[in-house]
Amino acid sequence: MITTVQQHLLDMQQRIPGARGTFSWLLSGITLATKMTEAKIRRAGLSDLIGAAGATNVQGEVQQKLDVYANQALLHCLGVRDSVAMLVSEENEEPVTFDRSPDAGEYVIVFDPLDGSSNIDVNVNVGTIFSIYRRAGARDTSHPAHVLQRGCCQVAAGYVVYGPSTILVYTTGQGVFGFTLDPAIGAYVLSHDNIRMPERGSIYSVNEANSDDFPRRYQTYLARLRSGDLGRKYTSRYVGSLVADFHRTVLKGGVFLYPPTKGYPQGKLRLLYEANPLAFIAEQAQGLAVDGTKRILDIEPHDIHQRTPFIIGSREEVEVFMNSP
Ligand code: P6P
Repeated sequence: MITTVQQHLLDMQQRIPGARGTFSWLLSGITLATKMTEAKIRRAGLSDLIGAAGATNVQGEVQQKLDVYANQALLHCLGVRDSVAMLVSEENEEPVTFDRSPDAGEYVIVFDPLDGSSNIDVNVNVGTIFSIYRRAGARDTSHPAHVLQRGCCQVAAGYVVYGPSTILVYTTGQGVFGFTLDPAIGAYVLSHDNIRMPERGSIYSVNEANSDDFPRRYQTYLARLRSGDLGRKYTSRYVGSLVADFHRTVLKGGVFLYPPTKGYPQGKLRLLYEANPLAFIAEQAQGLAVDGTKRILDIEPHDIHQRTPFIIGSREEVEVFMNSP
């Protein structure tokens, strides 16, 4: 007997305070957009979708053709749902708002439509990351306060990793669940029930090329992992695609870090649509996520595209970092 993500959501929804049918309808907009993106990724090399779209996004990064497609798919599939008050995308400088009656749009959705997309040309995993909040209450649906909420206010968060198989992982605060897309029926089917991150791992994941740039604290911590000081041998794995590196960390344990560097003094990864959703999932899977001094989920955002240092993974490895001088 299979459980699709829609069925799972309906069950979950009974346990989300105040959630009505609109919530699962919202998630179905996200799953539809990711299936559209997945179909394009699978054939990218055959349909002139490889390579740059010729523009740069708000981050100053060259937009890939599939970035644009994935972004348009999410904006369309979510924009037609009247429970959406505002959308924030890595690809859009400003939030996208809808002139609905202030009482209609209940939810705000934040997403990175296709993270790691520069890897597509070399057939490496990429991902979609999303986060859902309730509107903060201000009646003006275009008010930035709706989206500048701490990560602990998330109603739901998830990601899709497009790899050898396409897997959707999400949480609504009642645990973490994974669904594998079955191409035969076009449905996400429950494949990872109640994911728990191992208490400790033996993998660390960081871009070693930046090591000389890292603050001393990070260099000392990484040297401890390499030296066996924590009582076990670590190996290094770094895909360079956040969703792939995080998905491995959730399942196998260990730690992923993107420390401050000269090029990114606040870290490279974005708080709202990368760190917060993954931090919600990590904590729900019994892991931890910090910015070096505090929980990611406690950071008060001031800008929709702000960046943060990011250390996420098994409880033991993250606690060792947090207790380091
Ligand atoms: P670096 C991809 O561009 C991305 O945003 C994340 O997916 C990934 O974790 C990170 O950047 C990789 O950055 O500087 O190590 O290439």
